[in-house]
Amino acid sequence: MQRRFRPGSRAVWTSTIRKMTEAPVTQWWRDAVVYQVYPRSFQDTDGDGVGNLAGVTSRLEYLSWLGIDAVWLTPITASPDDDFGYDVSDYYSVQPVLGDLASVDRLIEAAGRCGIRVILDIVPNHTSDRHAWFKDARASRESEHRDWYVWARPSRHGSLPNNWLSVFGGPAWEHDPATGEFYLHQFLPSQPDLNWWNPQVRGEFDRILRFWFDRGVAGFRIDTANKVVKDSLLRDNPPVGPADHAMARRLGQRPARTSSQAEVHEIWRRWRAVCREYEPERMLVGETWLFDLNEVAGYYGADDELQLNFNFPFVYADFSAEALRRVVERTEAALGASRWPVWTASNHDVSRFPSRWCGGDSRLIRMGLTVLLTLRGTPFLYYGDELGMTDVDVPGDRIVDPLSRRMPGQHRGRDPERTPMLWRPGPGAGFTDPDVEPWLPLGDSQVNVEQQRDDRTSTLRLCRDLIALRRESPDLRTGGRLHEPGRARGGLDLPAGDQYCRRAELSG
Ligand code: TEU
Repeated sequence: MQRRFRPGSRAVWTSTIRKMTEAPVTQWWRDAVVYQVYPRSFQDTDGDGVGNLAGVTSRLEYLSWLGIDAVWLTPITASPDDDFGYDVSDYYSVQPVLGDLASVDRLIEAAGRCGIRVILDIVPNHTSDRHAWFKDARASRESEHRDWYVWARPSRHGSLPNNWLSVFGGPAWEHDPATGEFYLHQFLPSQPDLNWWNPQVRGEFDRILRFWFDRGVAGFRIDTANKVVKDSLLRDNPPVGPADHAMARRLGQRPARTSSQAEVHEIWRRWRAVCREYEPERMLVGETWLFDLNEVAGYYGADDELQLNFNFPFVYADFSAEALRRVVERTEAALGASRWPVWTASNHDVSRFPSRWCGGDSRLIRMGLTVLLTLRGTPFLYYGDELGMTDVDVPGDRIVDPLSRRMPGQHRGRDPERTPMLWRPGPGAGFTDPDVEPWLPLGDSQVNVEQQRDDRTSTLRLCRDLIALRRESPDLRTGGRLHEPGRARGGLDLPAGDQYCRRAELSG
């Protein structure tokens, strides 16, 4: 639609453009910049060396200044921490070291006042072996929750039920001597897989979703969303072939029976229906470690499954214009106009992009941020990306990631990208008290928020400017593909910033 510009009508013109090009409020995630927080490493407020929810709340002013629209917190639910929250022992309570339900409520409320939404992480593929359901399941073959997990008899020769391998090394089966059967674990043996063929499991997770949505949670990142349903006949996985992506070849077998089963899409349709019970609709972003972009696209369904799905081919692309152009083009081709891309370069499982892509070179880091924040789609920044924070060498005696121990020599471990946020120079780096040993070692606090915030030429200021530019320029968000006309601005149907947030803006 063409509109003639009349002098003096700039405001009207701008708002018309906004209406034509911005995502409807009900699709706020399309215009959002999402910021991933690893809560253990963001801000410690009680001097135990571990970050917590009160710490995230205390840093909302910063996030508001940076201009982000939503935070995704990696799991905050109760857990023995064998896999730092990805081994859930209670989906309805908060890990005590991080806080309690009241601290979640306070965070959601304070974030809402800043126009920032809170997205949580949900782990439906497995629980902790210390979850009450699993304790009951393994008590006897007749237990009420036995069928909530995947059990199998030993094969005829008394060995493993099939050839499935754990992503974390070794067979995916653990023998349970008390009941004489094996249980499935695609990750650690202390992370038994749930049986999603069981309708009670499906029903329980609907309740879990509503429990958090009712508290004001804006959406969920779904852990390992492609693996939740496994072949009901437990057939073997085939070997990998030369055409498989290097990441898929790592395991030596193609997860044909343990990933992307047709029925997994039923689960996401069901969850989407739960999201649609809320206003605005709640958002689901899938974590699918898939390297076929058509398969990635499949998780959006016909706009009746996940609204967003992470794009690992982009994460693992080489950092060259040619390689990135190829993956962006392939993504656009696979997703088409109706499915919304996600761009991320770092997370808590993969080396930080300032190290992996840029070797710590600040000019390349700036380029990386520019790529990330100027593509059509929803960018996810990992905490510290905005500063150019790099991976930290974690000495052997400080390693805590179970992967390093289970796969020595094969896996570098994930501690280097999970180290504390660097807020200011000096001991504790503003993350914790100066005399406290943080749970993971601090990186070089020469890279820090305090100094970069004051320096107009810093990486942080560039990142903030890019976010602001993106907000101002529909082209940077939509890449020329216009949304339906006449809809309201997405992302800001929350109350406009109050005193608290205005202070944040002024302090910039
Ligand atoms: O990750 C899924 C997954 O496949 C990764 O574990 C990946 O293979 C590995 O990290 C390679 O570096 C999710 C979570 O993001 C991860 O932190 C959890 O450990 C895992 O699920 C199990 O819940």
